[in-house]
Amino acid sequence: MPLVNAEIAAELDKLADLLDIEGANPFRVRAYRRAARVVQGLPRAAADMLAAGEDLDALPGIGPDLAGKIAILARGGELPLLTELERALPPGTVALLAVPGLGPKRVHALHTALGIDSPETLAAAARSGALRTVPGFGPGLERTILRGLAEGALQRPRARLDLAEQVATPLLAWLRGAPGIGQAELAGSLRRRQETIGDLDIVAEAAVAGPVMDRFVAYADVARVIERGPTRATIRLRGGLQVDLRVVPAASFGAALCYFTGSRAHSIALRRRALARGLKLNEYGLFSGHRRLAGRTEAELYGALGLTCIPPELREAGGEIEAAAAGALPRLVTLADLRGDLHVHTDATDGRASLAAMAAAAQALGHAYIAVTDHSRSLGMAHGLDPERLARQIAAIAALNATLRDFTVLAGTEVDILEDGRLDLPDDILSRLDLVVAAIHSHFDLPPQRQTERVLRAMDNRLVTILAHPTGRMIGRRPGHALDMERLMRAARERNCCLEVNAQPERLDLNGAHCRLAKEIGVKLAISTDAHSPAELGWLRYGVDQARRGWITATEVVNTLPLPALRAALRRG
Ligand code: DGT
Ligand code: CA
Ligand code: CA
Repeated sequence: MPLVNAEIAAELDKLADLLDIEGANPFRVRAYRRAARVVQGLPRAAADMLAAGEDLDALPGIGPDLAGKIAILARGGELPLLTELERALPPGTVALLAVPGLGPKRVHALHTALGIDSPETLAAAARSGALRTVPGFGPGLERTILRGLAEGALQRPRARLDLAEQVATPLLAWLRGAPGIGQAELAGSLRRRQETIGDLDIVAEAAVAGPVMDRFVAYADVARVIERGPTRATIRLRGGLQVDLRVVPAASFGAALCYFTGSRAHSIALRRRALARGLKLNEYGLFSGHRRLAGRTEAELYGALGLTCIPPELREAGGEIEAAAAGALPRLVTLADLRGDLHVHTDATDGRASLAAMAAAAQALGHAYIAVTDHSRSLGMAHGLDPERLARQIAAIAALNATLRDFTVLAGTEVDILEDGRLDLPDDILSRLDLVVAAIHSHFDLPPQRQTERVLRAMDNRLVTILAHPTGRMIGRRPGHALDMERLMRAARERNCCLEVNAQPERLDLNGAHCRLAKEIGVKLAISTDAHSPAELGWLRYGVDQARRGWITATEVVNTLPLPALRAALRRG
């Protein structure tokens, strides 16, 4: 059974974690992490590339050794190095990395000093005060660890939406091959496009459930069949994700899809509405006594309740039922509404493709424009641009534009916001750009008021057109920095500065809830990928997901505008 890219990436990350805990050379650790990101960003399955005879060591940052390891994983084989590390380090040590305050170095120290090798031994040591005997572990860290354990840091982690989707897509395709199967769809949080996914839910239609159930549990990636009944089953996949399947007859498909899409709160509100009309709603349909009024499709079901069909992204009991009853649901922004991408990197800084290659890839996606926004000089690690190199890039963009038809590259920057809110580049170079994206990349832990004022000060510069990844959070890795979001959004509106919906699946920043706040306050949004490679330009849809969850329409997103109108909208002065 070949692994999908997300699973290969997870194995490489695990290898990096274990090497890191073991105290291996940091460069070696970083190489595995980088390889994981590269595999994750591949446009096609690594297994397919190998089958087509492509050389994986032609990929950026992948040497022959890494390429060999990826090939083994892609074919479903085992890595001797990983097996060996897993034997040397108790599996519990890796789980400890999920505890706030603990990184590989500290896990290593705890393992060496106190033999801590599991969540249980960690909790015991934290409670007894033994942690403080380990060099570098003070009472503050002890408190952080205890709080993290109390808040359930070691529960099964939720999967990122994109990774869950990569696992779900081939499984659904497999299931659709079952004899006698009709429609089959993903439901649950994935269909609602939540940022993270607890488990996958699939609803399938069949007159006879048996063959569909058989095919489901026979999927080659199944690690364990947790439960199997006549019409429902739960499996755990080898990557750890669990999947619930429910098989229903055609007459109930819409009702079951609606029920298992949730959210729970939305379903409860729907059921209450049905009850108020003397009807009964469940996963088999909408009933008046024993007579089924609706259930075949969701549209039919919502219609029978006097509602227009509610997009899954809105089903969070956030006023969508009232809006649907009044015929006042917003026309949510779609991927097709977007005409370009306003945050893109090239190999002039830390991107992996040239200016021309990124432009060509964006044009192939149907975009009318992209903004090249490479990093500024203070980001030494990213080889950020100083005014001189940026001036050369502006010239290169002008030269490229002269060769392009029906497509425009806008010259921009992702200028770093310094600790005091000044920008990392002077106005005379910024004023030569088509747009200026500003972002925080350091000093994440300032107190809320200082952090907010830092961003406000950056936006005071009329040349700043878009504030990128406003909260700075990284899903599963770093909470957003402390910011007064409402104050920030009001300030952005006053200054006619847009906020970004960063579509990188590990950022999704702004998220749905923040988009909703932006809508209320009336601040304009830009949905951008922050792509560092051509394949990553495809991330735009994850940003659209979050905007839709925030009730955003096309008119509230600047990159739905044609270029001339976009230029006018971005003019600040
Ligand atoms: P997750 O898996 O934590 O990311 O979130 P969901 O929303 O996918 O939750 P899940 O998998 O527990 O259940 C999927 C949907 O099925 C949920 O959104 C609503 C429905 N559902 C499941 N169990 C119940 C229940 O006991 N009552 C109600 N009203 N709905 C349920
Ligand atoms: Ca679920
Ligand atoms: Ca479930």
